[in-house]
Amino acid sequence: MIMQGSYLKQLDDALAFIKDANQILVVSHVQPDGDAISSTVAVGWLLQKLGKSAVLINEDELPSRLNYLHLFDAIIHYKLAPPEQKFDAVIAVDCADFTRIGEVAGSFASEAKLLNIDHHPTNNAFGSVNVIQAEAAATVEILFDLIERAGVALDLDCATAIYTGLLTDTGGFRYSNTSPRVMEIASRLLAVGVAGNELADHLLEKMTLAKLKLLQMALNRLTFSDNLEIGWVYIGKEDLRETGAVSEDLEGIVNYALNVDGVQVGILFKESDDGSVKASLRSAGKANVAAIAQTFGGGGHVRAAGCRMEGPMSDAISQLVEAVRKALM
Ligand SMILES: [Mn+2]
Repeated sequence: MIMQGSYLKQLDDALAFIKDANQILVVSHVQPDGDAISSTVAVGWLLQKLGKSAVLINEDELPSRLNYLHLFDAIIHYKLAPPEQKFDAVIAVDCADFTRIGEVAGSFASEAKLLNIDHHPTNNAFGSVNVIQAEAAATVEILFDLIERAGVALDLDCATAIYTGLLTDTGGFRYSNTSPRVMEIASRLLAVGVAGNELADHLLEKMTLAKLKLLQMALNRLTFSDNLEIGWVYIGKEDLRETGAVSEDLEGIVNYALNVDGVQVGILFKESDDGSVKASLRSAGKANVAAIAQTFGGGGHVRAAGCRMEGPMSDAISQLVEAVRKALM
């Protein structure tokens, strides 16, 4: 791939940022997904290789299915153990805007310098240094380039993390973001020794009985608009407790609404403990769900986006379904 000069300049600026810092806080977004955690540990790995001290952190509990990742156990769960220290240098990965960092922002010194590395097209360049590459399928794809630019050779630990981020953000190398470049990088990672088949089985196929029960509950509630273009499911705040499922088990449920023939937009509504509702939108291509989510203060990608709404659930559903219906007209 021919890299744009401006992208290479961003990568060099990122490396200069790292060079200038000694101790760096590395954070990703709240309710982290595979790309968020893989990016966190890949940056941690790179910082170690460059002789920097890194503190890895996330606001939320980490998805336990990612516990095979190198440095997974090193990531601090902010809500349980907020660090006393404030950090002057921060690297944020996979965060489309500053609010995605969540409460961890409380650990930033007031004059903290921030390096923002992300692939969301809605990223608003909130860093003092920004590496934003909307063509990248995942933030780990940018980190692959950054590591290569730094001249550091990949090992199996880091290759496994990058592969994990690519696999999860491309839905198993199936979504439209699965570019020739993604497959090229995946090929390089497999050559390093990554167990692609095992990761696919572990991350995409296996599920707990609790997750299956949650899915069963969601499918019972699957609802469609009259013209069958919009499908949605909702999960109430008691449902996770009732089924024994955890929030990472919600991943993928929205696809059941989207995958029905003729459906243009699938939505998963999830009620939080405070009564607010988190909506995850997926588009088959006709609607730009990032634009719809943005009108509710959210954001994301054209085909995958999210927003947080006020409760009660029934109001959130009627408002968002109406907005999607208008966008599809
Ligand atoms: Mn991502």
